[in-house]
Amino acid sequence: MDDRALSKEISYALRHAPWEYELEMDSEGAVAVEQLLDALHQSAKWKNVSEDDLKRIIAHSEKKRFELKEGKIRAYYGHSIPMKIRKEKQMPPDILYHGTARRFLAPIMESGLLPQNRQYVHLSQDVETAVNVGKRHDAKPCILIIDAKAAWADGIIFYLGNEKVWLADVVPAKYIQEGKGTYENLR
Ligand code: HQG
Repeated sequence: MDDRALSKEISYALRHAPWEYELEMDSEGAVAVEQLLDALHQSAKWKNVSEDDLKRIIAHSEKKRFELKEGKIRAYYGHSIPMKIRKEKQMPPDILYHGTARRFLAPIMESGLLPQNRQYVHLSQDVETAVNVGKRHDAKPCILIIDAKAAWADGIIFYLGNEKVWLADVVPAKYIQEGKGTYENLR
């Protein structure tokens, strides 16, 4: 089975288009595993997918994207659907990071970090994670350093995604500093 393709399909279903799969999603973004499997079985490619396959993908993935609990599955982050997914507010670490493309730097320093097509801004717990996120947009990403402590003290709300991904509604530019030098120096 193509685990990567299946993981992408599940990300698409749970983050962006549950209605295409006729999934009933609760306020935290969880759907019944049975319902997701039934929907996947409609397509020839996924007609043999089982709950064990989902468990394997979750266990083997380098990123913690999904939670499977009490017969339900949800994506931890990444949503773009109109129904806002309820996330748990939590005090962030003092510093968070955000990896992005060089071409986005000027607009971000002007308007702050905005969620763009997703429901929340995505921030990284460590530089390495931020580099990997940034590389999706630019071969030489820039790494932004977020003064999460000051932002939290000023009332900016942060939410827990997974242990490496933090979420926020917006991050105003005054809490953002460009990582000095190349990203290799920040490691
Ligand atoms: C940028 C992946 C211009 C922002 C990743 C980013 C992550 C602005 C892009 C998760 C801006 C949005 C999310 C502004 C923000 N002006 N550009 N004011 N504010 N941006 O893909 O954070 O592998 O929606 O810097 O690893 O890159 O799918 O967000 O570059 O965890 O599990 O707008 O998705 O996870 O891009 O990535 P995205 P992201 P998965």
